[in-house]
Amino acid sequence: MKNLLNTTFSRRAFVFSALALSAVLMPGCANKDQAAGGDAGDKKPTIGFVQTGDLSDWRKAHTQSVKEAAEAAGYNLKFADGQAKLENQVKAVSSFISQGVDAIIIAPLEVSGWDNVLEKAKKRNIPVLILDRQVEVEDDSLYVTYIGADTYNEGILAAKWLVEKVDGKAKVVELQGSQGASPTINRRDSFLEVIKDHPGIEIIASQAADYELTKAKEVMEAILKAKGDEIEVVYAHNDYMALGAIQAIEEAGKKPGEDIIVLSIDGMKSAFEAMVAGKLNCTVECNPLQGPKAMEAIGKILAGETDGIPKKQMVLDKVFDQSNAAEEIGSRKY
Ligand code: GYE
Repeated sequence: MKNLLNTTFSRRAFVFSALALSAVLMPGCANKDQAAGGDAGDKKPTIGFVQTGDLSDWRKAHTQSVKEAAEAAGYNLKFADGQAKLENQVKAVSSFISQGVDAIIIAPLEVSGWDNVLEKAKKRNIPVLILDRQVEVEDDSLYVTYIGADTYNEGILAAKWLVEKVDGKAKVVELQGSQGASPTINRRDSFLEVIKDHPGIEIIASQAADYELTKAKEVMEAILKAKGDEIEVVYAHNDYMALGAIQAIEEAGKKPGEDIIVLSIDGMKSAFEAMVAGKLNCTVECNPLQGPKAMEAIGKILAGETDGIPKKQMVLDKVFDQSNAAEEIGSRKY
């Protein structure tokens, strides 16, 4: 699944744009009736939001951003936490469909497994916005738009930073996020795409640690036992895993940031603290504050003004390292 972002974008985009438009224009009327019937007196549109879980500060900031933006826009937000299980997410979407909400926002744990439930939403004329992570569906008209970070580009930025830092030569351990998630696929593929032109950069171990701190610590402990002296770099698909790896490196008697270069993605405040302490070398930002953009799109969708909504909307991210961490740390919001 190479460069998911680009293939998703180009695939049948033209053919389905007309279908997507009709799928969105119809629900406006249908859902107004449902909302009025379901909750007499409350004219606020109801939006169902299905989140992946609440495991990190990044995810908490993402949830809060959506909740605050929904409130500011005057929507009634129903929240479902998938607790890191795809089946919980699918059930939550089904339940929102049965309740006849006006629109559904999904932050999908994995790219696959969505076709059936999105078909159901389409049949009930409930528009769906995909947020943060992407889906791979047979029919792109099953959702109106995708809004999130450019996670393919983040892997490119991380790899380019590394190539320069190590002069094209390093033995790297990769800590992958949860399997089947679009940022994992994109951050891995894009990193490999850059380093393939630098044969001196070698991935000597690559394992999933599911975007979790404690899991990453355990995985890193095992890799340190097996290949301790060889490891020159850790590339973690998110900051939380980098923080877990840092603990494991320290417990193994080595200095993270010096003996082993550590780079990651997200740009959380705790990553900035680790950079200022010299333990993390670089983080590529992945902005979780996506609520306002999502509600802007929901507003247009509910008003039937879908013409101007692109199929995907992405926020561009910056690279931070020890050279600029201290000046940025005060203004980090997550
Ligand atoms: O990097 C990570 C979270 O989906 C882009 O998910 C997001 C990723 C983010 O668990 O920290």
